[in-house]
Amino acid sequence: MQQLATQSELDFSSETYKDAYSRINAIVIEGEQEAHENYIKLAELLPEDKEQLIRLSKMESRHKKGFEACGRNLKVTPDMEFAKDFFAGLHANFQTAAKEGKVVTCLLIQSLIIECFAIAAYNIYIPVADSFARKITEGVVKEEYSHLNFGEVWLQENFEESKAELEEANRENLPIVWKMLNEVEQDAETLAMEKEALVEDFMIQYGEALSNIGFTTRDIMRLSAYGLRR
Ligand code: PL3
Ligand code: FE2
Ligand code: FE2
Repeated sequence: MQQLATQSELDFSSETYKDAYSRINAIVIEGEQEAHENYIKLAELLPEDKEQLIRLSKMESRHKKGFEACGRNLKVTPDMEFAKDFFAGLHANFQTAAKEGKVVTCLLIQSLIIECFAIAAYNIYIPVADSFARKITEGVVKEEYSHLNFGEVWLQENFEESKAELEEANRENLPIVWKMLNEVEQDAETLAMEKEALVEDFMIQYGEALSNIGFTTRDIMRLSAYGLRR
């Protein structure tokens, strides 16, 4: 009932909604494109898991197509330039890490940070989405859990030798996520997505992932809030 109340206040065809959607939709499209490219890169770095990673990269292109359809359905043109800027920080850090062969950093950026960010955003979006986008996003989010799982399993299996690099990569990349959330806060609000809920959901996903990998509760508290309060 409460969901219906929130939804009924949203006018998906209003200029206000469409303006905000042009940026959020672009962010998601760009995010899926980055994810697609990142899994191809990871497939090069981890030849043993090549087949599985190529499969993930193909799922990401399907996600991208799905979200492009969501924009078209609302007659919105995604602001891709804005979205490229939005992802510039994580993009640059992934590229640098890949060039240096730092596979642990690449996995942290893509399979932990970006996937947790996506899962949080999609979960918060689903109850307030238009019915077309809701169906698409429900299908997508299920697959994102399997992408997160790939990173968790690999990092758990290689935990001891990855620990130090994970700490460093977390320190360098988590503050970028908080900055990204601040940048999207206003537009997300227009779509009836609360920043507090996004932060909370992200922290839960990311904390659970760190726990599955093998970090202690104490480590998780320290790692998952890094750079949140300055
Ligand atoms: C990985 O498979 C996908 C990466 C996408 C990242 C999305 C981040 C989204 C943050 C913006 C919050 C609004 C979400 C709205 C959902 C349509
Ligand atoms: Fe995806
Ligand atoms: Fe994904």
